[in-house]
Amino acid sequence: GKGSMTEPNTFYITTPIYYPSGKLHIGNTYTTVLADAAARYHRLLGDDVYFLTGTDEHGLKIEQKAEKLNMTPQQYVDGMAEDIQKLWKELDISNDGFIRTTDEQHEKAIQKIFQQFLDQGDIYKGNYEGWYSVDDEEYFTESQLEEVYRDDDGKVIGGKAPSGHEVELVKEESYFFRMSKYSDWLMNYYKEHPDFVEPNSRMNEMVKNFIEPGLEDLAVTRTAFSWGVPIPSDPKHVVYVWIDALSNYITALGYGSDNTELFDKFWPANVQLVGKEIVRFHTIYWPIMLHALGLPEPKKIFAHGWLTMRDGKMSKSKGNVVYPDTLAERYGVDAVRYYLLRAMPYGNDGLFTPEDFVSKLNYDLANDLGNLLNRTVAMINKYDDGIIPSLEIGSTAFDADLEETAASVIENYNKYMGELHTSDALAEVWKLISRANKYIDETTPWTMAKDPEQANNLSAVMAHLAASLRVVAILLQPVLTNTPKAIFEQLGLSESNLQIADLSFDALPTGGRVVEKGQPIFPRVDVDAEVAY
Ligand code: ME8
Repeated sequence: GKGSMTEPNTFYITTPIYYPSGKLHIGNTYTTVLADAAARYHRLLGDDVYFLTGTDEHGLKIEQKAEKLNMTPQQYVDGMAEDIQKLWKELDISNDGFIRTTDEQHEKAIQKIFQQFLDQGDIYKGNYEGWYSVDDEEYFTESQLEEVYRDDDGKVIGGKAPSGHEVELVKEESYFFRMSKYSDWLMNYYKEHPDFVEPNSRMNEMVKNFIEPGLEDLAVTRTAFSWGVPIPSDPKHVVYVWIDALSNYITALGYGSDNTELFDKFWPANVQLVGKEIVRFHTIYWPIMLHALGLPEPKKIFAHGWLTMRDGKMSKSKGNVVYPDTLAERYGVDAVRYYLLRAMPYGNDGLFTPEDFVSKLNYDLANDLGNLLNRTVAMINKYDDGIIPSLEIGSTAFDADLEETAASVIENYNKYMGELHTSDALAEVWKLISRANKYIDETTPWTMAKDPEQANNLSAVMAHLAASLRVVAILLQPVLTNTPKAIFEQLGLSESNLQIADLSFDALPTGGRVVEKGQPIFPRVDVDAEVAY
């Protein structure tokens, strides 16, 4: 962010705006939960955060979907946008803004942006001929198609996009954005900003596949449908998906309107999250558009892999999906958030299986974490009348190693969360949880309890366990929205001191009273029964 000594850093993070062409699944949810965890983490650091998500509501796919349902496109997207916002509430998504590309402010700004490009000579009128996939909302040249169909004379009459979706031949008048003009500028920008795209390998792919072969001008309007933002000077054309969609990240902050306060404060974005299939749009067209507008580029485009099913990428159009609300209703919001942020490895795809979901729930949450809390609360009741003792009251030979583990976990966690590598950050937290469980086995409190001379040392063991759980609860806050509170409540700790920045193991407040009977925070589930469900 652009902080000074007195003002907090700003942190602006975005997700793609999702097509409301079907119910959102746990793939879309992954991106949103990841952004949410980053936003919550930065708020805990004291940053001034703006977290944006939203919906991409124009285009042929939506127009067709609404028609099928006998609705106007507007009626259709209104219903979907409402459902999606409800879903994010259910999953405790803490977004500050929700942009819809049908918002009046957005549409007006798009018309202004388009006109500016036209006036500057960045956009020209021409004719488009090529293959179009409605499902991908994307154009392809014949050589880009995965498969082509031919008639008896060998003429190509159709085919499949790399995604597997059908394409159709499109011949129409179209406006084009002169991307070619900015090719050298973009190469140079990449060179000077080697961290612009993460993972870095994606940037090399862009250079090799799209920039070096020669950047093609991009068709940016359509006349074959009307559900979109019309061009003021030529209204039979509507702005085709990418200028409309990408601009959301700035129009949502008021760019192109009378009130640019948020834009002035938060642009350029710190991190823009995208799935790997839309890296091209965000690392080639988006920086070029911004440059043409005279605006700074986002600091980082962060591309993540796909959540896959056994038959490939989970996607709305394929229908091989798992719904987040189904999982959340059955297993709780924290189980879903934990699974997504733990199971997706950085830089790769992650396979969803019901077995894996249930076993992460059982092993990590119910066993490792749940049992540590249960045992700790029960023992503090038994050995210290329910009052959290001081860490200094005694000692054992195992304290130092536990304390060192906590210190290194805190440090590594902060590094990983700062990089959005949540799976690694969570693995760190679980190192402390495992270490604390092992500490119980090493110190054997039940044996110490038989020796009155060990009374103070036993109390110190109780304090060390409470201190470990306190650190765990604080670190889990960006990811889990209910569990940290439950841990604090069971330990009788006040929630007022949950900042991450100045966290230390020995800041445990003493004298608090734990609850008399701790409830399990994550009930174990029966794997066979659940997988069948
Ligand atoms: O592409 N695994 O919208 P969309 C992980 N409107 N993430 C996934 C996923 C999966 N299986 N499936 C979807 C669009 N996603 C455009 C974006 S932005 C200016 C316009 C996530 O509804 C991932 O973030 O198809 C992906 O990029 C996004 O949802 C695509 O959502």
